Amino acid sequence: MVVQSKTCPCNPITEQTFIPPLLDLAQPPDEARRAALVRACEDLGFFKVINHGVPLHVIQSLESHAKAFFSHPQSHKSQASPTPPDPFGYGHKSIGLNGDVGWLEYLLLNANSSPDDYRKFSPIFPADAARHFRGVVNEYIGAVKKMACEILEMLAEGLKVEERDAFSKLLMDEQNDSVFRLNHYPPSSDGGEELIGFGEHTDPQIISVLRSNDTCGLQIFLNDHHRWISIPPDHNSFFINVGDSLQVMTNGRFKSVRHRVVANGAKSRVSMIYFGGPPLSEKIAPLPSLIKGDDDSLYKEFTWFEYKKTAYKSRLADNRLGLFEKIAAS
Ligand code: GA4
Repeated sequence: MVVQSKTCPCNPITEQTFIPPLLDLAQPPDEARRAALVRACEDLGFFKVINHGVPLHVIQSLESHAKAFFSHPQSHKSQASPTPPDPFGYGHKSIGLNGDVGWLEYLLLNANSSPDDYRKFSPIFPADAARHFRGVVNEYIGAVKKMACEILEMLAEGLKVEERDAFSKLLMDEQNDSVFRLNHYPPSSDGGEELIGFGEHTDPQIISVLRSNDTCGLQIFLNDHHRWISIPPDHNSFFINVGDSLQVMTNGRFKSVRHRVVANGAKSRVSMIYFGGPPLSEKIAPLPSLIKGDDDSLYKEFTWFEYKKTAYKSRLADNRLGLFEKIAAS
């Protein structure tokens, strides 16, 4: 892997950033491009997508709705807090149910929502506005899901998996368990101080598609170099994370990327992330063509329901997949 370095536009003196592998969706996916994409998932579990085909007006509309939502009084937003065990709704500083905190507020939404799911936003939106907001979110999810499936199909082809839709069919399944997240990292009052916006973690799902405004903060952990590295922001592009489930389906060949967000104080950051997840009943296991025999799987058998249940009981930084790894025979 070639790590090119350049200075970060937000913090030119202290930060080193690197240019992530690039997927240009306007280019026809030939053998070499598919191989480069597979390599990015093996080396990093992370890459950037340009010429993605997601209409600009859809992105802009969602960004302005997100900003409008977060600009409401705290007391109104807090009325849309989740009712556990359901994780969906508005959250402020606290992440998950096990004591993790970050410098952010967010909206966590079911990617396959019903109009009823948006009723909790009535202190913020009157009925018509909630319907409109749901429409904007759904249009955005539809567009990024299409892109995610196109990428997953390129990856299946690159891995020479016979079934081109081996990964994408899980997102396309009616029962898919995908989630959507809008994050707002406010500027910190103490300019210059670096706060943890969203602590280090890997995403449990198959694939995550992230878009943010032009604000620094996203960092990924480079295993080979044992260090965090900043990703220069690009509001015209998307960033893709390999999730834990895709790592398992490729028998550890792809790496789910450890990442975090630091809030650098100066500017507010708004990000929108689609987490493509399989149906709850889906068995998450290496694709047969990626292992020699069943015994060669690096992982114990589990369903997405079982993995998700464990994930939601864990702390953000935990190595969740570790619990499902087979102990190597000595
Ligand atoms: C990380 C990826 C997604 O943002 C998320 C997160 C979820 C949450 O915020 O409630 C989790 C986290 C994420 C992994 C471990 C558990 C669950 C917080 C947490 C401590 C929505 C997801 O699916 O898993």
